[in-house]
Amino acid sequence: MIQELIKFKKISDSRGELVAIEGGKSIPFDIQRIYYITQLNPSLPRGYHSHTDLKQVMICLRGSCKVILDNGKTRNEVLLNDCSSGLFLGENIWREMHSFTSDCIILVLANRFYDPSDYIRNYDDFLKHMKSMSNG
Ligand code: T46
Repeated sequence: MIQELIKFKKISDSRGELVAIEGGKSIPFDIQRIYYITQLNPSLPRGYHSHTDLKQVMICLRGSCKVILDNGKTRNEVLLNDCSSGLFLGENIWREMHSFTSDCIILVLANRFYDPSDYIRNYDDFLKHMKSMSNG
């Protein structure tokens, strides 16, 4: 299995539920960037890339979606439907996000600023990259 779900503590009382996330504590890196994805189109998947130097945690705040994780050898699919769990996405994992419910909101915490040069957006290039890493 190449996925790692991080469980956050839910603080519940009669007013509702609160989840606190602290960089370097509840997630394994300091947070440098936060982005969120809304207004998702259930029939249009996203992702289809990997990163060479980026760690992220993806949290589905509302609704649900599925995420395929691929390390070049194994593919796993994870259902994200719980806002008190975060999916850890380390380096060199190809990801595909799909089957969004129309109310889906995804929050992502990242350890680096946005850098388009860190993306591998072609699957054959990703496999070549993984092969060169295992040879070197
Ligand atoms: C990832 C998955 C989970 C920015 O300008 N700044 C940013 O911080 C990000 C993340 C994106 N962008 C721009 C780049 C594109 O023009 O926003 C546009 C959409 O990005 P992208 O097509 O990469 O979106 P997704 O949903 O396919 O992927 C995103 C992240 O880019 C990626 O790092 O792991 O969410």
